[in-house]
Amino acid sequence: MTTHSFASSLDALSGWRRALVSRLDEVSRFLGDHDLSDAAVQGQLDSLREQLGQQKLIVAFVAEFSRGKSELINAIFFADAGRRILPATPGRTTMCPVELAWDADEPPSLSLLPIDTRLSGQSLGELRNFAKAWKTVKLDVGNPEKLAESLREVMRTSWVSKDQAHELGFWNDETPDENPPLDDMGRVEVPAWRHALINYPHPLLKQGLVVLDTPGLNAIGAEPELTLSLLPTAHATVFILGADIGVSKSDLAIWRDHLSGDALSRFVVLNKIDAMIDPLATPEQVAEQIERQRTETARTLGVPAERVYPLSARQALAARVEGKAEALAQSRLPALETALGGELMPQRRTLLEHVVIDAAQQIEMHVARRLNDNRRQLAEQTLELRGLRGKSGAKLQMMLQRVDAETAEFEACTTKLQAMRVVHSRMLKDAMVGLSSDRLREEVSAMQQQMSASLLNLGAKKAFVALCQRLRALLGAGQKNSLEIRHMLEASFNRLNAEFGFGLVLNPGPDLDRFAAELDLIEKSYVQYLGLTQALRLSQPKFMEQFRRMLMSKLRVVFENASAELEMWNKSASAQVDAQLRERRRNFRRRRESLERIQAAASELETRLEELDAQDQRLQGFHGRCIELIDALRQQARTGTRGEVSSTITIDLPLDDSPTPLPLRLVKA
Ligand SMILES: Nc1nc2c(ncn2[C@@H]2O[C@H](COP(=O)(O)OP(=O)(O)OP(=O)(O)O)[C@@H](O)[C@H]2O)c(=O)[nH]1
Ligand SMILES: [Mg+2]
Repeated sequence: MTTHSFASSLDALSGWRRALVSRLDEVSRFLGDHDLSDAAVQGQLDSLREQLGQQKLIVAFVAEFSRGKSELINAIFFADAGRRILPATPGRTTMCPVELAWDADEPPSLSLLPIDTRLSGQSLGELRNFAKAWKTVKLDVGNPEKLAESLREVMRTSWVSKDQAHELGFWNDETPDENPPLDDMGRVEVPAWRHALINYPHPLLKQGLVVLDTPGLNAIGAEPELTLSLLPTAHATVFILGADIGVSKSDLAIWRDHLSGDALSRFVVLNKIDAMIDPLATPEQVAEQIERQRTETARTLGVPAERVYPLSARQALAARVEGKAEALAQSRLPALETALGGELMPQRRTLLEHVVIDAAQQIEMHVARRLNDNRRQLAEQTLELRGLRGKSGAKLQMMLQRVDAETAEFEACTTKLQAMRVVHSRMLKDAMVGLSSDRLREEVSAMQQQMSASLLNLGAKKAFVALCQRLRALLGAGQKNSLEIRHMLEASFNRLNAEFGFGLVLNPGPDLDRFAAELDLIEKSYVQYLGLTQALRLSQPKFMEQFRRMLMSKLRVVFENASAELEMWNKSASAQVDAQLRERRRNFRRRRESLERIQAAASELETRLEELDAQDQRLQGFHGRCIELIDALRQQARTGTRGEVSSTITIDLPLDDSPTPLPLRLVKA
């Protein structure tokens, strides 16, 4: 009943992913059953399955305090509970970042990370998997009252001395205007928790949606990890303003500091339009006023007016709880939901589709190569045996000697292969050193030294930009090295093919440019952060340490992926050589065996020729079936996104309670 467009399009996306995974499993099983796989192909299949399976979709709600973030989340996601689930009250409510997600391996629970973990300098990422650091409360999901009661814990604060507040990062003598007020005893109110995780079995969260509710970002002492790590990874950010207030100075500061980049999907909400209802004005006049506010907001933020969604989260929540469709329409929330669903899902989908189609092509190439090579060898054997028809025993003996001689001649390739392997592994090792986490750590430490050496960290930005420059150079060197490896292998493969009859073909080389692009993105989001005020905060060793760790964990992902890609490509080249070597040896053995059998009984010749023919037929059959399976995978990946000519597409939803297919807009990347 509470089905709405965001939910349905997320459903459609998961259905599509599930279908893809089962197609993928078919391909994988077939390759395994028919000895057509190798380590590299297997690795590729596994990573594809992982990408399809674990895909999270992160939507962050960001705003100055009291704009209605939590209320909006309640209206979009939790109306089914029949009441307000996340606390949303006047004044400061959400004191720490709250992440809503579902992990089926854990019971429904609220996990809270105490604020004093900040003192250890450990990043949230590091503490995430360290259960002992968290206080966990089980949630009674069947009982909305108790659930809401438990979740009120995220509002908890405590009073500490000014010194303690300073230690925790909530007090800074350099920026007195931003410090929180003191009470009569000179104490400061600080949040009790640093981060909260709500594990909740909501249907949308079960499908991989992660919702991030944030406390007002401008508050001094805002968790740096939020702005540096969590927000930049969100697939969409919903920025909320109060329709009654418009864009205040602090709203604008948040927008400028954290959201004005164009990297991700941004949605601007003009909340609380119900507050604009004026008994002395006609509904048309109110609507006009809202429209004016919308245009004004769009202009101030520099976004198109269509990106600004005027709505009332409070009305929407009430309408959903009471099941009033008309009131829900009046709240204007559905427009935002349609936009969220219509834009995000196709984006995620297009991305995954490309990944799947690329992989399908590579697997297809691998299978074709492998089968063709086997068939070529069968054809050679057939030719050889046909030549034996009506030939004498002496001729057979000669053939046997020839096979032995050819085998010996072929085995000479092992020295060459050995030499190639030595050169290859040395070159690869050299290439990997530049992309290693040790190297990365050294570079980051160098940056840190430069930062601490600069007065009050005012050179922080410069040191960071220089670091990114050096890292880009490392990726560039990796790309160059990999090209050199490719040239070396190409030359060796050509020689081996010509001299020893191998059928070695290189795959297109790894592309490290895309990691450089990721690096650019990290640079962009962090540079924003290294402005003057943050630089001042970085002069506190704790924060510097936190910043370093956080940066390190981001960069490590990029470098690890880059080196994994490089390694994978090289592994696949080596695997190909190994597979062909094995196959050739097996082939020599078979040739010898069949000659021996024919020597023992003349009738064997025809039987053996028939066998070879049957074998060839079988291989052809495998190939046909494989192409079918890979095609099915590709088709599945393309379902719904075919016909790129039009920008509107429809998807049949697996939802039984949505009678008509929902139109989803395909967003051009
Ligand atoms: N009139 C009206 N009030 C709203 C609406 N949405 C939220 N509010 C009220 O505004 C107050 C703040 O809402 P919250 O959802 O707590 O705001 P928040 O952005 O999460 O605030 P913090 O958690 O403090 O950062 C609450 O009293 C809400 O009931 C709305 O659409 N209309
Ligand atoms: Mg809140």
